[in-house]
Amino acid sequence: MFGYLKQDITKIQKKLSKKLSESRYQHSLGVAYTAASLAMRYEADMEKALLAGMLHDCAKYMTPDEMLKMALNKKIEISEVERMKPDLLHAKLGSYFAIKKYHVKDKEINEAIICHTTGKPDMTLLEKIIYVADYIEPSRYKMPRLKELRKMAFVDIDKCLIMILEDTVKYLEESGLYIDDNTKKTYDFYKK
Ligand code: DGI
Ligand code: FE
Ligand code: FE
Repeated sequence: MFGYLKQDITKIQKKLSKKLSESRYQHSLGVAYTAASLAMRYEADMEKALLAGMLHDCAKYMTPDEMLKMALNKKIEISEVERMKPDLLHAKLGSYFAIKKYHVKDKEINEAIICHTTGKPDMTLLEKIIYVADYIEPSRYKMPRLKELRKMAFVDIDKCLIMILEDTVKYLEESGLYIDDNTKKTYDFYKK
């Protein structure tokens, strides 16, 4: 049992480790503990940060085809870019599984899982923490200026968020990938 949320974190971890690949599971642990550390730094709810971080990619074991089918089946709203790149749906489906399979029904946690890939305008502190932790957790290594971002996360989370958004949009543009409406809206909101 784990703290005031009364969630059995050991049980959740065990279940998750059976679903995800070893590297995806290690990434999830990394996000969970990075998010918990950021929550300590910014006086956010540490338990919610840990749980949201742990579960944020819990749908990532599915193939894009399966994700699209399931989202249609469960009447989950699908954006134009999500239809073309259904892998993005792992965020919305992750929130669905958090509720249905892991019995985590906290609205703030579910919202943080939903927006962890694209972000959204005017994010809550918990949402920012999950978005940032997903990018900087210890096993990440491919993105540019990670050292700078990791430090900035603990100095000024808003500044760090903007830097990640800039890098993400730049990466998507350079790779010729479609930018989701939510990514665009988030970028425009925080650029000002
Ligand atoms: O699930 P993770 O790999 O841990 O990380 P994530 O949920 O942030 O997903 C990252 C991937 O999502 C990365 O390859 C970039 C992609 N992505 C994020 N926003 C957009 C996007 N891809 C497209 N096509 N459009 C977006 O707006
Ligand atoms: Fe993800
Ligand atoms: Fe992730």
